[in-house]
Amino acid sequence: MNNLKGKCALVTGATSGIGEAVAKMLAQMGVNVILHGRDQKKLDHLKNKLQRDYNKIETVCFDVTNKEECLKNTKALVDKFDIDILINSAGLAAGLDRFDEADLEDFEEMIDANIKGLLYVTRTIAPQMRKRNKGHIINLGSIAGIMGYPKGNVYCATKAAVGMLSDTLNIDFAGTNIRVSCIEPGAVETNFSNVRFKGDEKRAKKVYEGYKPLSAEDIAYLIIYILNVPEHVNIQHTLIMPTAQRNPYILSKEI
Ligand code: 8X3
Repeated sequence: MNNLKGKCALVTGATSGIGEAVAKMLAQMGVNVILHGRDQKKLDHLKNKLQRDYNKIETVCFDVTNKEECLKNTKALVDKFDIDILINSAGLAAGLDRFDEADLEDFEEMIDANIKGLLYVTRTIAPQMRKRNKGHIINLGSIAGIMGYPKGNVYCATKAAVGMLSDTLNIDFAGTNIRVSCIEPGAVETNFSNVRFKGDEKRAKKVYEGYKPLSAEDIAYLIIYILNVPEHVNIQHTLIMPTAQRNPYILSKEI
């Protein structure tokens, strides 16, 4: 069953990790994908790769934390395309430090990208979805938004906000066909920890050692499943963990 063929999806943060994996799978399903990122070269590279085999692929380059740029570019997309699917995967963790020692700039970066950026994009696209009475918004939450862990402080808070925003969007879209789903993964091996630890690859690698973490593709499969279910089904939340990790504290490592 493929209910997605011919639809139009905007994927934010599409040049790496979960965003890239889901963009590829959407393209494979015959979806016209708009790839968003901050690096035009990476976007062009991915576009060329996907376009060879699949559908119409567009790119849009801007930083979701730049309000003006973000609103202008997203508005231009809405003027040009009917967006059926919005995947809000742009976001990051910056730092892992005790609250009283953590960097205020890290706090701001996470709040700007994970909450404000997501709001700017979604707020611009939502009226079109309502007008068309059609659309599916996928927000990338985290186990961190459900269960806090030491030094997670503001990252956990931003992901809790994403979870709650997903709930309240569902409430505000009551009576429409628009669906909102929040994906809450545990440990996924991507560039996530490398970014969190600001390029300290050794430290980042350690996060995923001694057990099998999730892959970006594991999450992309779930997203495709959620998007592809019949229109009367709205999967609002999904907690997806590695089998070895039952929650942030219970992680079975082999070494
Ligand atoms: C990613 C999962 O547990 O590293 O959001 O915060 S975790």
